[in-house]
Amino acid sequence: MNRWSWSDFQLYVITGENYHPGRSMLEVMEQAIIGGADIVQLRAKDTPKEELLAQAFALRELTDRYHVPLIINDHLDVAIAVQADGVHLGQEDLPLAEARRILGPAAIIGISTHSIEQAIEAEAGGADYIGVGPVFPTGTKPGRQAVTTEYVRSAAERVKIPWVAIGGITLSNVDEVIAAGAARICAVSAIVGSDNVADACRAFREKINQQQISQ
Ligand code: TZP
Ligand code: MG
Repeated sequence: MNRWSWSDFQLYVITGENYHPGRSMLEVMEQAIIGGADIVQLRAKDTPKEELLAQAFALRELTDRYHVPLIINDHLDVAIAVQADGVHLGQEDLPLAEARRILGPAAIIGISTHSIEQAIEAEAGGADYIGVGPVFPTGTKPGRQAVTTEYVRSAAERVKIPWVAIGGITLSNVDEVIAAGAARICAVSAIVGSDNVADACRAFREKINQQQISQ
């Protein structure tokens, strides 16, 4: 694993347990990596802990094989157990400082942010990267108001650490997100819910490959 270069990622793919009936999480994520996902996150809000842990071990094995960083959503204990590269935490999860104390300086800690104030706070608190979103309304995070490309623009101007645009991003609207300044894109449904996951990733990559990463 090239841990020193993890932040060069451009296509971040998160698991979405309800978007691929009949296909396993592992086969879907392998296709995502083959298509160009360069960081992945295990996010499975509806999965019992025991099953989540088994999935995390399996995904760790897969991501190790492809030299792709693995981030675990919410569960620090699972991240530690499977030796994931880091965790992703929301505004209502364990505070960043506590997570850092538990995981240590080498862990990647990502924070969801919904405003530039939250972004600045996460940056000052030592987050390794932040999520900026949801840019558009999304069924993957129901009830969360869209931040629009306005926040993407502010992030492009003000955030110094790596940041990734997320939420409702599809091949039809990703150009708008890129035009607002995003160099890294994260998606769930538009990728894991597509018939050809690898091709979906290739199509996203084609659009974002030309973007310069300045953070
Ligand atoms: N955090 C902000 S929006 C979101 C998360 C996890 C959901 C992204 O899923 P989708 O399907 O790409 O809109
Ligand atoms: Mg969370």
